[in-house]
Amino acid sequence: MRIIMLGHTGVGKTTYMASLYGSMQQSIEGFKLKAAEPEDHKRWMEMAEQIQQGKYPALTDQRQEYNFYLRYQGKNILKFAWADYRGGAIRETQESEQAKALLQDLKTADGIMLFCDCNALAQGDTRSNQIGRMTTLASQALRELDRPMSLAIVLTKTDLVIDFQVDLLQSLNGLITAIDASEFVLGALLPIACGTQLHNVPMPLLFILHAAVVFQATTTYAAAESHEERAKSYETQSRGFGGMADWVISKISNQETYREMAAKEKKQAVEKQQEFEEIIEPAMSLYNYVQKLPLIKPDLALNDYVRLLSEIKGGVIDNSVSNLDPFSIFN
Ligand SMILES: Nc1nc2c(ncn2[C@@H]2O[C@H](COP(=O)(O)OP(=O)(O)OP(=O)(O)O)[C@@H](O)[C@H]2O)c(=O)[nH]1
Ligand SMILES: [Mg+2]
Repeated sequence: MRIIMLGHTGVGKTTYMASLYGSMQQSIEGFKLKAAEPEDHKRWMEMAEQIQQGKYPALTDQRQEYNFYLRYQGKNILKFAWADYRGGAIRETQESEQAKALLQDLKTADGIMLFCDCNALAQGDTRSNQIGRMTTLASQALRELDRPMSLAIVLTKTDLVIDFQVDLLQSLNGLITAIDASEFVLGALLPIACGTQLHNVPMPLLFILHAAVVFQATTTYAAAESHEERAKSYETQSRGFGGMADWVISKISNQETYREMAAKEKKQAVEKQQEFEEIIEPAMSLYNYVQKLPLIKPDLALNDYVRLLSEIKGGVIDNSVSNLDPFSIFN
């Protein structure tokens, strides 16, 4: 599983990654995040602490990739790689080797996060977000897609924006259209803030990962079923005269008997069933969570997105609730 984080320099990608890592050291409805490398853990924790004091990290000078585990109730349930593209990468000309590598990377990713500085957008500054270039890249990647992918448009620095206006989203229209046009992409518009106050920080990652976790749950279930079926079929063949003949022939030719093959399949079915039991709860929980987010749908207009974004900007779906935990929408 690979996630790509893309956005112009200074929009807040590294700040987000660190803030997310820091906040997901505490369980969020059972979910936690763990860096695969202990050095990364230390660095992200230090950075997250600084950000909470209002001290932001230095700009990223090259593309970097990190490995993480998504944990649920104390167990690793998904390993994923997360690439932080240096801000300049999206400005490269289409023909450059870097641009080609980036497009290839986008096409093979399981999830994409496109970062936009929402404060710049609110001030009518679309250039500092390079939204045109990002839209072109994303549209190209989505057009050639042949499998499901989740794509989050992450609106950063919402702490600096008083309210969302249609104008703010106007420049994202091309991107939204490209997402609507692709049958394989699930898109969402997600507002976040990182600094002395954190808003909606787990939201983009949980949105991106939910597809992979749900997919894992369905494939594990299917695998358990097919092992079970094969076990049954071998068992049938191991009975009666046919079973006896099979036993003799297998012993002579030193091959597995149907009974042995049935036992093996049965064991694998039990293993897959146990795996399924571990993944189904987080999968359901993520699935329900994602249904409450501002998902991109063909029948929605910019006005609708403005309303949805305003509702969750402060970290909750219902404005009357003062709880900043995004998972409060579960209740
Ligand atoms: N107010 C506010 N400022 C933010 C927030 N996130 C980031 N910033 C500011 O934006 C600056 C750039 O953030 P970075 O996370 O370094 O940006 P980046 O996208 O990683 O940039 P590159 O590494 O150059 O691609 C920070 O130094 C902060 O000043 C936020 O949520 N709120
Ligand atoms: Mg950076």
